Amino acid sequence: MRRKKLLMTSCAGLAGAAVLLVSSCSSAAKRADLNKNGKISTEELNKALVKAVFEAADENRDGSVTFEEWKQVFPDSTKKKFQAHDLGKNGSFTLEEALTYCKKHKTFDKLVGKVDSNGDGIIDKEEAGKFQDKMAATQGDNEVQKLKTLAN
Ligand SMILES: [Ca+2]
Ligand SMILES: [Ca+2]
Ligand SMILES: [Ca+2]
Repeated sequence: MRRKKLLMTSCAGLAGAAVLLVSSCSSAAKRADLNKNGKISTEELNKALVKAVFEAADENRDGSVTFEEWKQVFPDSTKKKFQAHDLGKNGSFTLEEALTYCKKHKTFDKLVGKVDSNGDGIIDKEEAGKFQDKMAATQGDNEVQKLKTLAN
């Protein structure tokens, strides 16, 4: 099945919607909880965001993102930025490469830090809820809806 195209004005917009998704949808939260301890750490949220953006970009679901796919999601981005993600320099990048890139460049650290408002490294329900309220005010329901469709 061909998935709906996800056009975002910015990576942060998409990431914001992903936070919403992880905090509001229990199946997404379960998947984000990688060590299955019932809590989502900032590191786990960070990985979940990279994964959400990666999966949104990998339109043909072959496990790698090409420049063409990248441009569909980030039309304003440059080839240089794409190539920075392509660590193996083979013309596309995998989720592993995306995770390495985002870790190195702290792509979502600021956003995740905002969600973890008490700074204890764990995203609790209250913090997720607070962030959800904040995002609802700035993020269109449309984007959130689109992400939910992708996650299911
Ligand atoms: Ca966990
Ligand atoms: Ca692909
Ligand atoms: Ca916290």
